[in-house]
Amino acid sequence: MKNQVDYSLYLVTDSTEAILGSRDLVEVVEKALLGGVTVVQYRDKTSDTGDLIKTAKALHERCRKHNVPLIINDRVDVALTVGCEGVHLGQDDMNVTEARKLLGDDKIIGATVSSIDEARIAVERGSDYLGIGTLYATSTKKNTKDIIGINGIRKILHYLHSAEEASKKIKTVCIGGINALNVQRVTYQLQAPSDSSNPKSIDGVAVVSAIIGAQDVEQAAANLKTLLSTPPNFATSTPSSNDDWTSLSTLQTKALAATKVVHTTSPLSHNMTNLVVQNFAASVALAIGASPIMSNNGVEAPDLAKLRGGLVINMGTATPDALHNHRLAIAAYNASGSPILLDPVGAGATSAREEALGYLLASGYFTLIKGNEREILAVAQASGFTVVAKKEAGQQRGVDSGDAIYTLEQRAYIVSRVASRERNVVLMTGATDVISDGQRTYAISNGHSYLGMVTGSGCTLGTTISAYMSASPEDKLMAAVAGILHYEMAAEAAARRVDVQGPGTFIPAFIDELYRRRMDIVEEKIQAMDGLKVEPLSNVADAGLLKE
Ligand code: 3NM
Repeated sequence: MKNQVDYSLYLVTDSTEAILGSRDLVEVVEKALLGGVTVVQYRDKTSDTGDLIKTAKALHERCRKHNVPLIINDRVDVALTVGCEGVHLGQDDMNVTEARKLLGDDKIIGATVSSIDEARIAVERGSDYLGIGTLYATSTKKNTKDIIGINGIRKILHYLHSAEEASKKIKTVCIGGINALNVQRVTYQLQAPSDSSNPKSIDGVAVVSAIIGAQDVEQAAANLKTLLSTPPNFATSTPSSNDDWTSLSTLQTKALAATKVVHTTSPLSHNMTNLVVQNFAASVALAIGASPIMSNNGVEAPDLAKLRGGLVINMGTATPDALHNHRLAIAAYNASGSPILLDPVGAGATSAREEALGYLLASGYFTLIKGNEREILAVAQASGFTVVAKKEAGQQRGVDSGDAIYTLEQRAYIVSRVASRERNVVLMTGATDVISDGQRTYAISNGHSYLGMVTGSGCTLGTTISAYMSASPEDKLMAAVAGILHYEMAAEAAARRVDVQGPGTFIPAFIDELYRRRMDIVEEKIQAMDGLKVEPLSNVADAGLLKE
């Protein structure tokens, strides 16, 4: 029954030398079936019709044994001859309406789409499922039209969700460059809750080389199947529902406890940061009780990621070489499940930085993204939102923060929307910081204006937060709030000192106070947070600023 097809692991075949090699396709597909693929599409753009039919018959026999539907790419005549379950049609193939006339209602017809328009037409013409792509560049198919990334897929899913009934019901798989390293992240991010209660998500992933090109095909398919049914290591846990996150006394207790955990566990703080702040960041890490390493070499990231510390990726000097190293480190930390904080310094200031941000967001999952107002707006755009009714933001000049553009309510809305889409924590810094995991949002007004006059204060806040998140990974939002409070209350204490005359004398005093605050909390000289300026924002209204 075509309505009961399981699209979760959709295999597309490839008979070329580069992928299949000298192996026999039918035997390879048999292995993939044993590994657990749920649909097989026979795709062969070069063989003669006679050979196509012969192979399709053999494939159909194997697929039937496993109760898996066989779909033929492009060739309706071959599907009819073999009597298999359906066809898959690209944009240059026979159109879906014509194919439906020939195949009848019981057969499955799938269509390749890479835009909202193509999706709309494919639904109107009666497709049963859509193959949405190209997700990532792939050497398997050279003539792909568009690389649309996660955001392109999200836009099409969002359109399908908001269109008429047939669109809501249509099944979807995504395709292009999916493999064991990225499949969990791709599905995790595409299943992000949107603003509605039952958002449309993908029903499966379609892969070619990750299975057909594997040395052990059965094992590769089985591994993908397991990965699809297990949450990724980096998945954020949802806070327990009986936890009153709006209680400031609970928040203080947790924040003080988190400071002690950083002190006792001394987590590794791996900083891939710009030259300007390396020294300061290492000193801050030591003062709060973390163990810093300033390594910009992505090749050593897999070893460092095993130490279960936190990684800070600071886009301050986003050269192509740095980005390549970042990508290696992101893969390593995502695989280990350890937190990564992204600091998209200057995002929005130049088109190169915008591109760099897109590249980084496509490279992996970030536990927390922190930035000033303009940077987080650039993140919202890179995440696929259109910013509407944007006030005159003006061109960003340097990487300093500038004045607030939006009201507190609007900022709360922006961070919570982006966090809920990315399924992470988003922090927008400013005189009042706003932080959210999409469900819980806080405004924090601690800190001191000297912080804004010191180079690297934003970057080193990132260092602090990442150490806190790796020490207390069970609730990343709460860990980040604890880190911010340690940092900003130490800044207040430093600014109060009589020996502090301005931003210059502030710096050494600040490092002293970071250390002093940590020790005072550990020794329980500080047991309550006097001067806490945190406001839980329970009802973040839709400010209508971000459109999907
Ligand atoms: N169709 P791999 S991409 C067959 O974008 C195909 O429509 C695509 O191969 C599309 O899993 C693609 O090896 C190849 O990256 C996908």
